Amino acid sequence: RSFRGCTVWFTGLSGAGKTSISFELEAWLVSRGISAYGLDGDNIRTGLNKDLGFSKEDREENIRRVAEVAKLFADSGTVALCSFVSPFAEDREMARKIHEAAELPFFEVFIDTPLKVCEERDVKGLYKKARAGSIRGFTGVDQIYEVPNNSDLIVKTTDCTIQQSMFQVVKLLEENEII
Ligand code: GGZ
Repeated sequence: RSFRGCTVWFTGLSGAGKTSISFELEAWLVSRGISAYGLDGDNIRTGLNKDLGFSKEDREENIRRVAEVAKLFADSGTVALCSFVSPFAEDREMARKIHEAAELPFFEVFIDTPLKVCEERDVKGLYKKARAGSIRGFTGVDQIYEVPNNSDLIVKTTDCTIQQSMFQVVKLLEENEII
């Protein structure tokens, strides 16, 4: 089967598992000869978007630039795997529209991990800092996360391994004849 580029957009709280799942998927795809590349806060906010913070306006601009970059990756025949909190529905919708206008497939995947679980994991200690007030405007603590209502896939990670979650996204790509 021939392969088409696309963008998979992972949204969810900090610590939900977006980057872990997308990097597992990147490795799975690449090992099968399918070009894939993961974009996330770690490789985007340190470079291209290092001028941006976490206000509503800056998050919007973050999403806009990432969506434009992902569109180019998808157009080049790569699976662009974007892992961003993207808490605002209108920003996620903008990302989708940017792809639709270019006639490139776009899939929104909601990594649905409850705040309680993310906070218990607290891999980077950021929730602790947010609760203590040393980080302001932290999603889920003192800024909102608008729960998606039109995702292409919802992945509940609480009782799943990263591999199990990844395979749900593989299935989505197969069903849509991307791979
Ligand atoms: C949310 C924050 C914040 C605030 C720093 N709110 O778990 P992480 O650490 O690695 O992922 C989070 C990341 C969020 O950046 P995004 O570019 O994905 O956000 S958005 O899509 O909303 O633009 C978290 C860390 O950066 N972080 N401050 N205030 N997450």
